Amino acid sequence: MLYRLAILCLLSISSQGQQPNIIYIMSDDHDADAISAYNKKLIATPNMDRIAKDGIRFTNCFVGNSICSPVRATVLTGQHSHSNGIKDNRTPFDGSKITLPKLLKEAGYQTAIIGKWHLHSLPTGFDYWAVLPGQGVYYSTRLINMKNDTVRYNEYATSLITNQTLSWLREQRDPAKPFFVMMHHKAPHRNWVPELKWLEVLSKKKFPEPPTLYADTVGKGTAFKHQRMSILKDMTLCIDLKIDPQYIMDIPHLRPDSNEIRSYNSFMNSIPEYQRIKMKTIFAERGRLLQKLKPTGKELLKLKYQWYMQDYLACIASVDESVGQILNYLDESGLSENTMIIYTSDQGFYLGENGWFDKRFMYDVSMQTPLLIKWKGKIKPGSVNTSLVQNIDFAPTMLDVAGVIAPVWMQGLSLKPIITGRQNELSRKELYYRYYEYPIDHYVIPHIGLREKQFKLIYFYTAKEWEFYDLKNDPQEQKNLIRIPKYQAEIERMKKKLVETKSQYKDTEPVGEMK
Ligand code: SGN
Ligand code: CA
Repeated sequence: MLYRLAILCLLSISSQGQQPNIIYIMSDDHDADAISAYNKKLIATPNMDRIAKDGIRFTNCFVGNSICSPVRATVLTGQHSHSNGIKDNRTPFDGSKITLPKLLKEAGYQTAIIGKWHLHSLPTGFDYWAVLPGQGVYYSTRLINMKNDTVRYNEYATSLITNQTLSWLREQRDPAKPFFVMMHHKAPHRNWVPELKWLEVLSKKKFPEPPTLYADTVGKGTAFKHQRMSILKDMTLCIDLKIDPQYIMDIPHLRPDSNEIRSYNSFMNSIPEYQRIKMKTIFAERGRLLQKLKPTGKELLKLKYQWYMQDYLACIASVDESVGQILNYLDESGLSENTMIIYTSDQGFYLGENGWFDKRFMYDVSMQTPLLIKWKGKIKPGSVNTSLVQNIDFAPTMLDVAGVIAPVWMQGLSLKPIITGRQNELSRKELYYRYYEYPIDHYVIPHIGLREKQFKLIYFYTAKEWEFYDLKNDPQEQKNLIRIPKYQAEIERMKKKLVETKSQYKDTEPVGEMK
């Protein structure tokens, strides 16, 4: 099998000339709204914007299962969760599978992954790897190396991952071969522990509230009411808001339990002392405000939302610097001439819409993911593309760019014709989605569905409830139209299409009768 693949690879490469290098940068939980190329209201990300300015920005890029490990398995295999076997955050990835790095290696590439892996088995298919154990931590970060030793570093996670990537690019790789490197940041995943320099800047800012921040659950479906991802109710204070517990101990409705205090202390203690002292001052100020105002309900949510944004965006500021360092290195070394750079996240993330944080839902906020690609001389600078693309397309795209024919079992399509301007839309008109993990961590009820350009159909199959949205007229998905007579023909069409698509993708796990 591999021999046959190798021949195919060689045949297609020989007609292409020099294979481009590929740098795939993926952060964790980075919502597109927190990139200034997508939205200027929250944070400036000048370096990520450089990729968009010199390359292409996708405005309709989505995932197939909005949660970490499943996305990582999809990127490696070009397959949806039911086909690659990783439906949740707990199942170990089968390292014997043929994957994107193995196919690129066969085609002559040197392959490396540095940063978050989160697939519960050790990486395979990479010439070089150094990965975070599990979710990883921001300070006193540990990396598992190829000798299977876990080494602790005195560096902030984002800088550590960047510096290790740069050192592999500068000193460790074989310059005679093209390279494929995946740089996977931990940031901006919870618990947010920013670098002091960015926390100092961002903690002075006030952020605009999303229109649905105070949305209530009246008239909403079971899944909406059942989730536990509310900033007000579920974002635990001392862990997530870094409030020094001593300041809130005597506010009964905010008093943390002893476990929370323990984890607060343990992550605070991992921060180098000079930073810790100043950070504690910022967190203590928040505590003082709570003590003074004793806010509840909307007033408390108002404050928590601001602190959430300050911490989350401060983590992103460091990722933007990391992207800048990589771009600068590529420019200085001349490698930019023949390197494709991709910036994306594992999925979107709620930044207060519906009053929520986290992801998982098939609603656009979490199903969408940013996608920026730069490839000098091949992509028209400043391109914006609106076609429906999905993370199953990432592996086929990178293979195509490397001159490798994607195996037939990959379920995505190559975006190369789009990025090079030869085609505007993909032939596929709908995206398939299925979310499984329940109840961990946020009680999001399993669901299945289809997203088209204008309409979205979702079936929460354990609750036996349907939702239908008109995305053109209701982009925030606030009005479930499933019972509105005017839409019945459209709904019936999509229900049929959902059954067909499920079977086309060979998803055989039943969801009951879809009626
Ligand atoms: C942690 C977080 C959850 C998050 C999962 C999965 N809780 O458990 O909020 O949904 O990770 O995230 S926390 O209190 O530890 O922050 S994922 O990115 O790996 O899918
Ligand atoms: Ca994530």
